[in-house]
Amino acid sequence: MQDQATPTPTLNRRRLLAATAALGASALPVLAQSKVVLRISSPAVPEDWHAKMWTVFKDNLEKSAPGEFDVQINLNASLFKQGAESAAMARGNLELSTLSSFDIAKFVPAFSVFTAGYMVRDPAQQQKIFQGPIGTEMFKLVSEKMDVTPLATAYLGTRQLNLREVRNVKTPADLKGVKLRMPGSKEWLFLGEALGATATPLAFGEVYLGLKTGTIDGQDNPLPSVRAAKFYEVTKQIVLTSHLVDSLFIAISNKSLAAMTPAQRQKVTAAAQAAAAFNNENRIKEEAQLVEFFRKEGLQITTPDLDAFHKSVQQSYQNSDYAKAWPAGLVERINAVR
Ligand code: KDO
Repeated sequence: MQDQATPTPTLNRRRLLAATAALGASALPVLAQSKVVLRISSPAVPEDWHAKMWTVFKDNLEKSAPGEFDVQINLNASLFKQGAESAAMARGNLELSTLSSFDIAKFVPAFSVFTAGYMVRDPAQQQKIFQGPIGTEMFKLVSEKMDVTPLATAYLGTRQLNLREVRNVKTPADLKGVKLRMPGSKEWLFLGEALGATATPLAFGEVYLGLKTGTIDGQDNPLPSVRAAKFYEVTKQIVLTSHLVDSLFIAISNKSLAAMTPAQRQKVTAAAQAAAAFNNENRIKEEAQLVEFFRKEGLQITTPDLDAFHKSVQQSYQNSDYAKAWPAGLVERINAVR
């Protein structure tokens, strides 16, 4: 039964202090429970920058709001499987994750413009797009349709082809029949097919074994992830197609945001932006050095006919149903961001 009297705030505080003193150390778990719990799920391997950025997020929040948040980082898809994060967030089972353009395009068809090969030029343009009016419009749609809010844009890197056996790849036609692993959604598979390969879905965590045993002929990922997940140990070639300047959006469930004070919301946003900045800086730096690293590891690094890839991939998207969902003028607006 609750105390029916309406105590003054002073009385309340005095009672609380007395109770805390009487309980001694055993009061601590009760206080800990009042922290805002932020569960994070990511398929990233611990060595990758978008995994390490979550520690930056946690540390940043611990500094700006000591003791207010309980940040729980779950990597390697140990909490939710890759691609299941947005549904978990909508159900209230998860507070934070990184969403790809492909995850978002399922719910916000206009967003598929960012799944298209050779659409975004480089990481600098990517940041400008998402920090400018296009980002504001798109993120509003994401919040309305998915009940999650993107807080910051992390650069995952520029996706390259990585093959198990050496192959002479100049144009998309040279990838005919290559079983190319892609993440498991039709938007991703479309990209693999647009590259000229036979796209086959597989979760990130199963790619290493797939390459090792030969159930797949190749995979595509940015170079830092090829290094972090050790795919270079089980492949012989990297074809520098640079087909997608890939983004990951640090996103939080609206339910979780709504339960916070405005000051907490601001601190969580600042921590997410610091995490993305850490990832972006390190990834860009590492990406520039990795070709040399892979060469030393014995991989062949080749550059295809990029014009042929551009033309063919762009044509596939322009003729697709995805392009029908792109608001008129959006591609021109993206191109105009410099
Ligand atoms: C992948 O499965 O290839 C991918 O790069 C897709 C991304 O959207 C992202 O899920 C990423 O994996 C994981 O974070 C693992 O690095």
